[in-house]
Amino acid sequence: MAQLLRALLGASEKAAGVAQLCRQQETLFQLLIEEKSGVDKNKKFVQDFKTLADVIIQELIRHDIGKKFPELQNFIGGEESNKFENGLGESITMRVCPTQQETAALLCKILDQNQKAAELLAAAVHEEVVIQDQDLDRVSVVLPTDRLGIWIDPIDSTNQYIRGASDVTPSASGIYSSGLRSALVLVGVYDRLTGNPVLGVINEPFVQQDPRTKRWNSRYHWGISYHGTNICSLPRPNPGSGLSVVMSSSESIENQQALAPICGGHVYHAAGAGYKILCVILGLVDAYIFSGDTTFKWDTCGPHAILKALGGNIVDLTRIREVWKEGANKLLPELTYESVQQELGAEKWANKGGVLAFMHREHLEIIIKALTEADQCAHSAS
Ligand code: 2IP
Ligand code: CA
Ligand code: CA
Repeated sequence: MAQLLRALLGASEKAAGVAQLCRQQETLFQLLIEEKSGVDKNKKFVQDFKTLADVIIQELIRHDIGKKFPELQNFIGGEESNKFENGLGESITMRVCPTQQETAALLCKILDQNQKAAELLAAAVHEEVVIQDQDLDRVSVVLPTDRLGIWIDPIDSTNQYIRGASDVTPSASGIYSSGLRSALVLVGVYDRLTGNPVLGVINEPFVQQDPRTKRWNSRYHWGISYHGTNICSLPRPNPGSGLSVVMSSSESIENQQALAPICGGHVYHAAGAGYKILCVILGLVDAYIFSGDTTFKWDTCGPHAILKALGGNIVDLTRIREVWKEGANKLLPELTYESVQQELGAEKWANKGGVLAFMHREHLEIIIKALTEADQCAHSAS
């Protein structure tokens, strides 16, 4: 049982390995920071190595899952496009080939003959990862893989990944406002018929660094919420005595001001949409609110499934405010996920109404009430 879960965890560990490798291996690291330093911008090189790292991770997950579950192959979508143009103007499609040598040869072309980098990456992509996790033996739910779809965000919080800060001090509650900790691999599985998220995997490639070797360790979390079965690798966090919320530093001033009084100082800022939802999942904070339209289906699908497995949820922020204002009922306008039509571009997959992720329903009620009251105040003042 749980073959899909095992396969996704294995792929996420491999993905984390590639993300770590690109930061730890000197040859690859130099490529990663090339763009950042702005040195020789016109140098005929692969257009943007950080995008290539993202694409390699996405394609390795797509390849490994598609091979084990051919019925899913056409329904695996991700943030990145796998088409590249190298320094010679050749258009190349990145894919994982049947053998390591072939993948290395393809990467070598993309990387303008940087053979060392190509070989290192190909070895990581073709590594055999076996998940030893006794908790998985108790998972007996059968998922209908013929009607599922997958969203992948190969690296969420790319900016922090590139900057690579490893010395950020967390808040007293354990939240890292920036740094490598917020760079995550996100994989979400949804039901193509209902649009509901059913399985989520979050991998943290930079959860802990060995002080001696400086090598990073990863850790994963997973959750399944399907047909009344809810199982998760983590326990459901208990509500704390007060309310705490995490948000983007770009969150609107209005929302920040509306929530500050009910949070009594427990308003946190952090990078990475996936990381902020992870903070709710881990119980570091009670809710994540974002009123902008720059999170996407691949940011939320996996974390959403885990939250649901724990009894939480993610709703469309605009819709919940509208629906609850009308007052007829208090249904939850949950985020939903659709089948992949790659050609439509990223905008199509934006969570346009904003998001509100929460663990406990009572917190949702308090937050919506505070936002509504702040709105009314603003209206009567104008
Ligand atoms: C980004 C990333 C950003 C987030 C944005 C996402 O994804 O998670 O950090 O903004 O919404 O789309 P913020 O940090 O302000 O919440 P990516 O890094 O994959 O582009
Ligand atoms: Ca993202
Ligand atoms: Ca990304």
